Amino acid sequence: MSSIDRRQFIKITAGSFGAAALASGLVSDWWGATASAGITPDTDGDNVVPTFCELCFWKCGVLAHVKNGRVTKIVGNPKHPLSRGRLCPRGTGGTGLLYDPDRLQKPLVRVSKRGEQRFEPVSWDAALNRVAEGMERIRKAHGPEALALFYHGFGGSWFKRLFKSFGSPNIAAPSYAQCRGPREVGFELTYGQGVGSPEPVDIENTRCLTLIGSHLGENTHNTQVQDMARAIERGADLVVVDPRFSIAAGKAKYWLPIKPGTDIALLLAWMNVIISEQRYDADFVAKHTVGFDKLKAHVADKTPEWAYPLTGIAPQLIRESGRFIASQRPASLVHPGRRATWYGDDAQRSRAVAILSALLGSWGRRGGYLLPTSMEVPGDKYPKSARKPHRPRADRLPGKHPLAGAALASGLCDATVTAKPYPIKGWMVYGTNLMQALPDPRHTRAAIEKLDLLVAIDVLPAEIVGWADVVLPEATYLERTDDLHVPAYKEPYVALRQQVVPPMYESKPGWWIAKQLGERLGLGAQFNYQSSEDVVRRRAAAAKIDFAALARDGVVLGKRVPACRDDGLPAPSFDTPSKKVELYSDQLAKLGFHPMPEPSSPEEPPQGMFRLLTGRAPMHTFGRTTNNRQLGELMSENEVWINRAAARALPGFEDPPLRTGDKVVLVNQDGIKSTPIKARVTERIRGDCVYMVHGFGHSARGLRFARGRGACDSDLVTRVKVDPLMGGTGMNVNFVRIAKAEVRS
Ligand SMILES: Nc1nc2c(c(=O)[nH]1)N[C@H]1C(S)=C(S)[C@@H](COP(=O)(O)OP(=O)(O)OC[C@H]3O[C@@H](n4cnc5c(=O)[nH]c(N)nc54)[C@H](O)[C@@H]3O)O[C@H]1N2
Ligand SMILES: Nc1nc2c(c(=O)[nH]1)N[C@H]1C(S)=C(S)[C@@H](COP(=O)(O)OP(=O)(O)OC[C@H]3O[C@@H](n4cnc5c(=O)[nH]c(N)nc54)[C@H](O)[C@@H]3O)O[C@H]1N2
Ligand code: SF4
Ligand SMILES: [Mo]
Repeated sequence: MSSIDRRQFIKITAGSFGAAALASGLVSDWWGATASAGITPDTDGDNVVPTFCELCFWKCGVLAHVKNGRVTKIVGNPKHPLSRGRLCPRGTGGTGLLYDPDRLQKPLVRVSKRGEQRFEPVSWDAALNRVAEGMERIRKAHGPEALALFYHGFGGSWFKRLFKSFGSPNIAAPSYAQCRGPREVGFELTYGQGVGSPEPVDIENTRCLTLIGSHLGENTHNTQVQDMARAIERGADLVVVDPRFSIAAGKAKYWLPIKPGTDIALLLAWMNVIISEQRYDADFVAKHTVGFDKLKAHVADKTPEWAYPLTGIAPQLIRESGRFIASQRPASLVHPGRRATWYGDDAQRSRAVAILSALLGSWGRRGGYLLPTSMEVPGDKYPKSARKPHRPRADRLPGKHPLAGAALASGLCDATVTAKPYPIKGWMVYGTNLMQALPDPRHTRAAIEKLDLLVAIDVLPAEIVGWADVVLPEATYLERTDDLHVPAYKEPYVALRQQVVPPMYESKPGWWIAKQLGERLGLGAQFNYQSSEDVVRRRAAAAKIDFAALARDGVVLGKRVPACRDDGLPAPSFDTPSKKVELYSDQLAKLGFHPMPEPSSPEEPPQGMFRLLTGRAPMHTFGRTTNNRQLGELMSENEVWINRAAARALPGFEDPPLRTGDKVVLVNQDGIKSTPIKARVTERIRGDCVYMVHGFGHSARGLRFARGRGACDSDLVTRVKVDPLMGGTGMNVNFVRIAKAEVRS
């Protein structure tokens, strides 16, 4: 890559971030930007600019301190409902992205074979012309639908406008079919609406928070973690279902170390206890649900004793925890989770969570699920494009996954490989590292081989960037103004992502890139703005929001309206065919699926192998942060958790036995090997699975910090179990054995 390699040492000073590092003995030199830049992450600025974070997808409000044109520290915006003045470690580490010396600096075009990561810098004009010409060529030969957009992150909206105007319906984010899609479908089927983001869960006021795999504390969605801490302080209890003793499990009244993949059985057994002992909310069930008798009959034989051999959880523990959950209703919250793509039965598992919540009557109640609204801010108006897609989305074959509510990123990848239902010849990839986000990178590479054009728009030279034909360097979130954020939340608000410092190098904001491409593609009318500020100003004006106040505070709060019955919200309504909560789903029955969740029995790990599970670490968001030197101070590689007894019995590790810190490699059922990863031998995980944090083990040459640190779980996810309802890719269905890492001399 063309960037100048300037690595210099800088001392990190103490302060909020440094203090955390001090406490953990982590103070040391770190790789930063140029010494002359003098970043001291804890210096107050002369100027403080409110904006919102992009280190993950939660969108906390931040205050960026600027001194001498440099961002010196980032803190939580006290006025923003999602941060309330506090950030998670990642948000604080945003300067580590802004000043990452490995950032993409100039537009690049590929100069050798795809994937060899050899590029030469070109002017923006040349790069944009190349992309527009490539898109036009594909459109003329194969139709506009032959171009697909993959996106993740807030800036994706500009490129969605581009693709819609261009006439392609093939717009997908891995955050659906690889993340929360099944959950949305499970709740839509049951309540007529999904949960969305931020999840409308009233953790703060709950008395019992049941976490089924949702590992809050490691998953550090800021507001939820703050709310969980508050709830615990106020005496709320946690019930944690996880094969691993997670951070949350350490704070729980009940920890149920479930056999992976058997949660539906547990949920049905809880329903059995709650229904047979008449502990459910009879009033809510009578008024608002259909199919209770069928549900009752369905779970009648699903006793805790029945669930025991399936789940490995003792009947007494199931019964007691089930009774406890019911005893706290309606302020008893069974968290819907977020990444639900585990075993291919995921929409049904999510439905079981939704049904249990209905029995608890926690829908629309304080301490349960809230029914928040968003502020009324009209979308931006722009002339409709004359180009309309002539073909439906290519992400599904006819009749498959009828309940998918959004395009499947994995489905577009499949379509690219098979040319079915029609060929996909170009990809634009915005802010998503498909080589790690999609299962089985070999399959993604096979798709890429079929493309005539691959454009990557990113801030870092991630793996997917290495496969691109044209690379467009985006300005980071601190260097650009994006569209407004107007979520449904208990305190309705509108937030502004605004530029804090000008773009570094030759990077450009997404709104500019999309407009430039639009103009070259004859879609200038659809990009009827001079800058993104025009868009946010006219949206704010249409909503009668004081733009000056929005820019000053980063957020404007709307009128608080009741979000639960306890606060005066009238009886809820449900957008299902029956207009009730569907405990029994006719919709599913008609489509030939089980109308009520059935237990599934996951395949046992083969002899000597473990089920591979993945999750999150508090200080990282996959490739979004693993190259961030500031956050790398806190955690620079992932480890594989292995149960202590299982480690003692590992063949090949008899003498000496495997110890924490030893390097191993993981070899999956298809013979795919990981890069070396440190073992963490622990009592805190069941013996039939191993666990690692997703997003490490980078191979991209340009990620000079992250490269070669830890292992990449996506490489080992060479098979998936696809959810028949909606096409989500269950990824917890791979097995690995532990092998010795070859010692290099
Ligand atoms: N710090 C940080 N926070 C993040 C992210 C991040 O990268 N970093 N990413 C964000 C994103 S995009 C998402 S989608 C969420 C994901 O966060 P969550 O929705 O909370 O989690 P998952 O990654 O699906 O689940 C991981 C947990 O499930 C457990 N688990 C595995 N298999 C099973 C099983 O069969 N049954 C049960 N009951 N538990 C099981 C694992 O041991 C682990 O504790 O986190 C978000 N928050
Ligand atoms: N094996 C396995 N696969 C998974 C998961 C798992 O746990 N295991 N988790 C799944 C989940 S829950 C999710 S949500 C997906 C997430 O997967 P992705 O969508 O890939 O998410 P990130 O890794 O955050 O995306 C990162 C890319 O965005 C770039 N980026 C960061 N900021 C910006 C910006 O401002 N502009 C632009 N243009 N680019 C930017 C980063 O450099 C990086 O290349 O992965 C899924 N895939
Ligand atoms: S949870 Fe953390 S990383 Fe995510 S938006 Fe908030 S501060 Fe940023
Ligand atoms: Mo996700």
